[in-house]
Amino acid sequence: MTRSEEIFQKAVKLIPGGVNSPVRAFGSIGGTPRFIERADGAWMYDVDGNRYLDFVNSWGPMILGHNHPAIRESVVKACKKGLSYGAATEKEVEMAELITGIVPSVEMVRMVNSGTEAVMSAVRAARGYTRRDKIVKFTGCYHGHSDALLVQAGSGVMTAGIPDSAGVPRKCTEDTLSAVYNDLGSVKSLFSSFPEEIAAVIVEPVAANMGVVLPTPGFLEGLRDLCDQYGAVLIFDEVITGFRLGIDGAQGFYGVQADLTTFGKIIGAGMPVGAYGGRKEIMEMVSPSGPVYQAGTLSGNPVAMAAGITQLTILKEHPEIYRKLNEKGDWFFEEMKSILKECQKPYQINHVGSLGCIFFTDQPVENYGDAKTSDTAAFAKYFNYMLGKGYYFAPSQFEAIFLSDVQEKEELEKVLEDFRSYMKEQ
Ligand code: HOZ
Repeated sequence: MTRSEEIFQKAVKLIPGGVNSPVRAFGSIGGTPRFIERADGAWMYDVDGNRYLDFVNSWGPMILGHNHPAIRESVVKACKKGLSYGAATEKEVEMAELITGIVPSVEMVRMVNSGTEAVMSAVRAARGYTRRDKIVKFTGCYHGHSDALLVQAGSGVMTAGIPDSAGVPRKCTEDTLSAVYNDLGSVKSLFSSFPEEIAAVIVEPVAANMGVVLPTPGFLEGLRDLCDQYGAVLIFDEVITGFRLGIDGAQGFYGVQADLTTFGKIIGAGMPVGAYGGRKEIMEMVSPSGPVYQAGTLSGNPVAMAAGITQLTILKEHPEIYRKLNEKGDWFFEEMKSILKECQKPYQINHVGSLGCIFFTDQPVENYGDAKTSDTAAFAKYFNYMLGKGYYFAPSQFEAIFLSDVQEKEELEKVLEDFRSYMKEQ
């Protein structure tokens, strides 16, 4: 028995499913989750001494690789001054200045502790600002696990095949309307039915929790226009795309501005952090300046701020990182596509910049319905083969591949070789 197996046997008796977040239980791909001992640069090491080239990168934030020396040093320095005060610090102001200076649509920002919290709070701010209740989300998009957003969500619920979570009262979701990703008609029809009731449209500008699904040309622009026409708030959930597609996220990449934006773990360089921000007049609705209540002892935690400020400053001062990362992504995912063609496999590779995924289906994937046509058993077999070769991909068909700045071309070439061998054998 491996050490990971031993730990997992104990874990399932103590923690629901043996894990603290469902996808990492490896439930949909079979086998035992690898218990990680440490990570450095492009690599993760498990408790059995196996080394993996990491394509999860803590679900995005390790854009500069694990255990980055400057980030680590800033954390150690901050720790020496105490771990949490529950009181205001100058570092929070520095962070706010950094974010508002980088993302043009964000005039004011509030730090929180996770993407879930950021989205929950942004929706509340939008509702408070518009004095309306309904929100529109897209089937297959995932915006964390707050009650109102757990409707036909992606990520773990999609992986587990759960349409809606138990424990969410019907009343909490009756103002949540679902539209189809990349289908403006479905959004228009909701606005026609509820022209003065929709507070906000929330969208992942690149959907990355039903696998990776790119916005088709005009989709994000169309959402912007519809929100302007009907006086609704456009919320971009950039928990995954923020500071990843480019320094100014999907908004900069696609040239469409949101009214409110939510950010997640990348802001804390992997520490438990989130943030929401946007137009001043909306953000001024938030307590204590306005009547929309939201609070948190750990919000703006000094250690997390130190880590995040260091990472964001490096990213801001080195724009070449994004150029290289996006070129690497284009090369890597296009190579995967060529290999599939060479091996006469009809599967799909969706990608943008350093984000991508493979779908085991012969039809283009532009929405949740398309994503669901993927053969998850074929994904599981492929996942386990690649894991055996030492590549740690997300253990679910419906998550993304995240590249980092520190994965070397030679390492990725080896991955592509193994990918070719696998596809040839099938
Ligand atoms: N559902 C998360 C990614 N979209 C996974 C979180 C985790 O297991 O760490």
